[in-house]
Amino acid sequence: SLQQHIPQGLKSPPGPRGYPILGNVLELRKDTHLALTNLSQKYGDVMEVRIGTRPVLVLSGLDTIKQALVKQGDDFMGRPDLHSFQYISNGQSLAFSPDSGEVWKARRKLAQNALKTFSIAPSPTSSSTCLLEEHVSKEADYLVTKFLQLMDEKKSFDPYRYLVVSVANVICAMCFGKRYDHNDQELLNIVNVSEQFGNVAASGNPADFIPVLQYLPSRAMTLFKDFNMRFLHFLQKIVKEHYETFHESNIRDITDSLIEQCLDKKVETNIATQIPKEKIVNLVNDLFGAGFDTVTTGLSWSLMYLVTYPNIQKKIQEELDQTIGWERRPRLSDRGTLPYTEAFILEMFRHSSFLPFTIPHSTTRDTVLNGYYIPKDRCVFVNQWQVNHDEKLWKDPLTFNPERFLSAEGTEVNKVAGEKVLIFGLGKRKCIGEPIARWQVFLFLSTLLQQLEFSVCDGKKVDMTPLYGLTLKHKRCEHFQVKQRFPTKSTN
Ligand code: HEM
Ligand code: HJJ
Repeated sequence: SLQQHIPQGLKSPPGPRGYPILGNVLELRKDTHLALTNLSQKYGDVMEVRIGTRPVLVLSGLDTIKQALVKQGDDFMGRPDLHSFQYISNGQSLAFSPDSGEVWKARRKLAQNALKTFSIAPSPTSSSTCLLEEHVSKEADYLVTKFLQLMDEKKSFDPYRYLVVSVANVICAMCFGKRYDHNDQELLNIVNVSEQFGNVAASGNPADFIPVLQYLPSRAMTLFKDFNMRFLHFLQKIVKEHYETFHESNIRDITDSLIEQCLDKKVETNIATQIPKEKIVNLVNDLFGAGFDTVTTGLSWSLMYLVTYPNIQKKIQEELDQTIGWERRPRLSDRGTLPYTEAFILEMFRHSSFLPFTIPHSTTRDTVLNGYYIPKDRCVFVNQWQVNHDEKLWKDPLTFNPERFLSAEGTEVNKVAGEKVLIFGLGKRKCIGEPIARWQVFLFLSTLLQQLEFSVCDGKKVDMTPLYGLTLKHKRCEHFQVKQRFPTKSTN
């Protein structure tokens, strides 16, 4: 057989027998996260499947994933060189390109610093806590007005279409100092079709593992290439405008700050001088792409749960009424004082697991995990959905119950439980937008729920069936309604 030499005393990870040539691709084609969760119950936390003839290591179980991504972080921090990833940002994406060396490390650091400066760092010029708070407050207020106006005009609406523009506006404000109208066709043509990206970039896309499929015509692939071209074109125009109006005495936003890093500094140690210019500025592609799609998906799932469980919505609103009241809007500094709201957000992350896998990893050298031998350059899927639904970690994992994250008295978030939720990845490749994402979801939701009660039209139900992709989406629902909430006298 093609079996490589395995060091003595070690074995290859177990896994299902597949068909010749196809491997396990047929069983993994749909709802890959569920299929791999089922297989992991039989084969364990470290298992090997084959997609076509290519072996893929699949990791499950929180402890095993921590062992790989944190304790053996250097071994598992690579990215596989997948066919579809070369079309993302001209193959220069921070998140999807195969690079995991010094250039990736320096770019990640640059992106992290720029992101922090223009989001959660204390704002030197404004009355709000930070720029992120300013941007989200403004967009959330706008959404409240918009939703009420839509109720007046149409009696019901699809919230996703508006959420996505508001969330895109927050990341646009930080990256480009720019805000778009909710009817801007150019922006809508990109943010409204992110499934064209997510359907192909999802873990387990057969064309990434079975080369012959790359030569067959594919509608999904055509849409994906086209999406990436439009995406790049849209952002390159904005970056060009920034170069033309750039002044080093006034760094307006993340793009300016990245341009500044591109300018050759005399200092020898400037790491940025070792990175090609284009590779610095196109960091905004990843920030913008990740920034609009993930947070929108999280907020949209939140609204789906809120209308499905009206009692949970009421509890959040009672907490908001008691803690914040009506005299003012929620602020980021309120986050520690709203445990039920926080527990709802954690349960939404856990139950939906809308990022079922991390981006695929690959091993950077031969290694050993839980006693199994794993060769260099092995593609690795990390099953976050499995961790969030593991019966060993969660009681009744399929039940939606925010209270699982509260202390016995219900007055505090149970931090230990919260840390078991896996949705931002772990270790060297962990999401760099995590704080921004968590703060954003909190402030959007608390602002919307302070003022609005969400429901669906009489006789209608939302369809909660997840649709597989890079992010799990749901069917759009046009039957959302809102009612304005009014201050009520306290009854105590
Ligand atoms: C990577 C989750 C929001 C920027 C990731 C990864 C996950 C993730 C699972 C891959 C980790 C891995 O491969 O091991 C999320 C979730 C979000 C969110 C659930 C929202 C709820 C954001 C935001 C930004 C962002 C708002 C930026 C503004 C990035 C970047 C990477 C990344 C740049 C690539 C890191 C690398 O490959 O080194 N995120 N993310 N994310 N995320 Fe996020
Ligand atoms: C995108 C959605 C995109 C890029 C990158 C360049 C950085 C979703 C997960 C983690 C977040 C990691 C990053 C994603 C950025 C998207 C995403 C989209 C265009 C992009 C696992 O991903 O609709 O368009 O261009």
